[in-house]
Amino acid sequence: MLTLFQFAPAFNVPNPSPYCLKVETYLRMAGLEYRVRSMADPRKAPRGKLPFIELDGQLIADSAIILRTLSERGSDLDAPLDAPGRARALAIARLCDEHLAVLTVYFRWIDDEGWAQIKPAFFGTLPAPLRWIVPGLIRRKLANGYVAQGIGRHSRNELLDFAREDLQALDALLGAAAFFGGAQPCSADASAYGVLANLILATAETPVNRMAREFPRLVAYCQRVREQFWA
Ligand SMILES: N[C@@H](CCC(=O)N[C@@H](CS)C(=O)NCC(=O)O)C(=O)O
Repeated sequence: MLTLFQFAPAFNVPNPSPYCLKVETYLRMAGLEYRVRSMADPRKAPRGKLPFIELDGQLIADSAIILRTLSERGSDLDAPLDAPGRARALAIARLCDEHLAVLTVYFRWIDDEGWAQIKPAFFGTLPAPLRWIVPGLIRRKLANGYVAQGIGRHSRNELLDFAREDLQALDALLGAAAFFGGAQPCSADASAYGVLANLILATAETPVNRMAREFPRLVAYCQRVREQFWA
């Protein structure tokens, strides 16, 4: 049995992490059996981040490596796609995972409006004095990471422009199709739902969440995936 280690649900979505929600959505789309173990502290994960899975006694970290491993073992949602279709799926997944999801998490943890919701939701039950110290330490560590990565060097408006470009691109790539894979979901749908559900369906409010809800096709997409795979 495959075990998925991830954060507990929050903000009215199955997972507040786009990467955890991506993996669990893939498991559901591929019809795989799994069980979930909730973890609060990603430092205990093999690479210090969630999600990771345990499969046949092996720990596998990173959502992209998890999906590749599952594909290699016969659960390949991209199998019906031709080479350009697979390349497109990879490009959409990278756009979601490496850019839009990064902006989504940034606006929750670093922008003040998001932080005012994250802090009580994730740290509210910590005992004092940890409750006063730990949130600021983690936020500072993340802020330093964003400066090193690059997005922490941009103005708020520049970041919002990036987010709008990402959403416009996803809206155009989806077009009138049911899924990014066409009539059936492909691997890109796992990444897309992981981040779009966190923007469109989550109760966490940030400027990027509000912006994402301006795209009716992406809103309908989230509702479709939720009804088909999460009801
Ligand atoms: N590349 C990783 C990213 C996973 C990731 O960034 N997870 C975040 C939660 S959204 C995390 O565990 N962060 C903990 C930390 O950075 O200390 C993947 O695709 O799985």
